[in-house]
Amino acid sequence: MNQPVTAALATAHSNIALVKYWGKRAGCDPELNLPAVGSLSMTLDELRTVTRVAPASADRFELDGEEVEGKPAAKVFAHLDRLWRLGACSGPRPRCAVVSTNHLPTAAGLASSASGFAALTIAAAGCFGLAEQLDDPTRARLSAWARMGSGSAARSLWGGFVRLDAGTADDGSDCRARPLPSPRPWDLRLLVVHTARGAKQVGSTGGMESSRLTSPYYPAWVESSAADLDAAEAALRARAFDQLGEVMEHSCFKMHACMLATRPALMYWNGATLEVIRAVWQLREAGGPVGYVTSDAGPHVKVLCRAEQAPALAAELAAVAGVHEVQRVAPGPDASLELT
Ligand code: 2P0
Repeated sequence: MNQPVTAALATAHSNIALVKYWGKRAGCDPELNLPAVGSLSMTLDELRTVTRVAPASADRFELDGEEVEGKPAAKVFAHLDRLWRLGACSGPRPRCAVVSTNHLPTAAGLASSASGFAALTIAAAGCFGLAEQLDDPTRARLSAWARMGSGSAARSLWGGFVRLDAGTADDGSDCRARPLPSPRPWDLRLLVVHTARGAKQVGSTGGMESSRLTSPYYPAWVESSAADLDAAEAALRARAFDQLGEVMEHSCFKMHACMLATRPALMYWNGATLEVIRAVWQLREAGGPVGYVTSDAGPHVKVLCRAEQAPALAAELAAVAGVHEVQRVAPGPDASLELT
């Protein structure tokens, strides 16, 4: 019954985890890509991926105007196969042209897998007749499917703030993302402080597995993460900025401690990363604009602050040695789908 009906266009915004995901659940189907810990993120306004999936005579993947082949393209086509199967579509999967554009103002160093796999999932579901509009149940279903492409992509179906629970069910049915109450009028910004140019990030997927297998801190990381999630959600609901910032920093540094204790060590920071962290802390202690830091599997620092303090804090951080650029990003909107 599910025939490829039409071309579909999806937009999904990237996200940054305030409470981090690092590690996959052991002993379950790797295809499900189930996280060992839940996570909580802010969707980013400017940073987004727009993807069009349309029936074609052969599979092809174009990213930012360039034809992509090899492993990255194979990953995209494998995800199309997976979606076709998950949608219980009959017959062979139709060949598709996937045309994607990353609107990530600085191409280097910021993960695009979250917005990329979310947009791909939505557009392919539209093309395969598995989604006509993004109502709540459809969004939740597509979030679980996006997770199988990349864990962080599950969070990019919604705007604002999003929580992805790890769940315990073997089939992943309770590993679901959900939107948290909108922060407005409690208006926040995330400053993305670029501390390197063109740096290729070390892949997260392999790093996580390595931490699970070798880091003595990994069990403590997993055990303590649910409390951080609850604390962050409570802080969001109470609009308690400092409480949210405190748990956000704790989650980040706990993840990096777990990474550093991995064999061989996973060290994603550079010197400027530390300088930025220190600058944020010093400003906070000195009564300057208040920010809280987080960082992912790369050297850049993301700083959460109140909207009204964002210009002053961005100016301070732009002056730190080794900083190339500071982007100010607001909470972003829900992902969208258009059948064309
Ligand atoms: C996060 N990261 O919560 C964490 C913090 C990186 C550090 O989600 O293996 O690309 O595809 O599920 O989603 C990056 O991991 O990993 C990530 P896979 P993904 O944002």
